[in-house]
Amino acid sequence: MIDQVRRDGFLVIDDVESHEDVSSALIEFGRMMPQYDGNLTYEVKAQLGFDDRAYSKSRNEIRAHTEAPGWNPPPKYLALWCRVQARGEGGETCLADVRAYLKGFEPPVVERLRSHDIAWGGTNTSGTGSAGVVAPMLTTDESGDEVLRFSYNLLTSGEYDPELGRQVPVERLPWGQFGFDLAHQVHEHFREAAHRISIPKNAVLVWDNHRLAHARTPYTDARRHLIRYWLAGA
Ligand SMILES: O=C(O)CCC(=O)C(=O)O
Ligand SMILES: [Fe+2]
Repeated sequence: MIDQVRRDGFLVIDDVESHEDVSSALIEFGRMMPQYDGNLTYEVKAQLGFDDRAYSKSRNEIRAHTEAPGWNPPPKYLALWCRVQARGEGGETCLADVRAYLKGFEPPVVERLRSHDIAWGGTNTSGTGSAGVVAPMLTTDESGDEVLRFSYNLLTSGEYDPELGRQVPVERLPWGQFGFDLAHQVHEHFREAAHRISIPKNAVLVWDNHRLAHARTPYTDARRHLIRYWLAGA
């Protein structure tokens, strides 16, 4: 399975019935990591109070991002296990190889992406999180693994989970006009090229979070329910 993820960037595993089945299906992707709140599982389910935010616990669109860019390293793999698939329109998880897309830019631009430091905030609600990192969008770690960090929201609003339609003066953005324009280009690339996957009930979608960015289309069915895992890599 890991070979398929190395080749395609992602994989859908069907017929996973329990948390124990998830653990054994994902064993080759490394240990499970504590997430923002310190837990190994995170409920991706709409809750009251987040209707006005581009946030995982809302029904709104979430634009392209990699998970936990403020971690060092960010989780190598991400997995979403579907408990309840959305009925009706939307609620697709979208994936695209943004690392390859950015590396295809003109060499001077790629050089900027490899050298310009960005402050990626962390989350430390439980004391197990990360205080954040300062790093370029494209880095190479000691083992030669290339890591992508990306957040449309951070580059266009300065926040990970902003209020919808929030307008921020470009001079207050983490990478000014350049980052704002880049975020829109990546969004456009997603619209044209992303795989759009409505994860079936009891299936697990796994992908390489150092290479692919993910996004989500808006939906209406409040029953939609996914459980997210972070995996450290083998
Ligand atoms: O709802 C989804 O499909 C994905 C939401 C998301 O970005 C995440 O859980 O990390
Ligand atoms: Fe996410």
